[in-house]
Amino acid sequence: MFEQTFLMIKPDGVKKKIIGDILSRIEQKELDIIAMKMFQITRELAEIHYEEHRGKEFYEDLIKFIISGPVIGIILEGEDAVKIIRNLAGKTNPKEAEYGTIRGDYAFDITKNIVHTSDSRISAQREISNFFKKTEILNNIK
Ligand code: FUP
Repeated sequence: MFEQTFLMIKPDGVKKKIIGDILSRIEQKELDIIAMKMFQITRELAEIHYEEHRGKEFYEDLIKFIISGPVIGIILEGEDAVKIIRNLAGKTNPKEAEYGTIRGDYAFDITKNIVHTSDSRISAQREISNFFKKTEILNNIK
């Protein structure tokens, strides 16, 4: 299914200087980057993004981490984009993430796990509108 998804390089991915490697892994897939920007997430936006985890024991650490430095937000478009990008990221827990996935290769900590990726088309649309304005998204690039 032709769709959009959202990938975010979290503060640890930016600090480790692996933005280039992550982008090149993305570019090896048949997906188009239709928007990309670096920004600092506010506490308010972090709480909106992680609303489903509010109240969990890791919530506060997760919020503090995601606002601890700049992130890169990327919108991708193509056939089965959500699944392809989830597979590229690997399992949430880096101990379970396979080698060859971004988390499997770079992450050691379940909270600081390098990237966020949308888990469905619906989440992708919600996250894209949380993080991007319509004017920032390129349309009809084909
Ligand atoms: P994912 O979709 O793979 O990012 O995973 P989740 O939506 O389940 O989790 C969102 C974020 O919460 C993860 F990136 C890391 C954090 N988390 C923890 O810190 N501890 C946990 O036990 C589970 C998730």
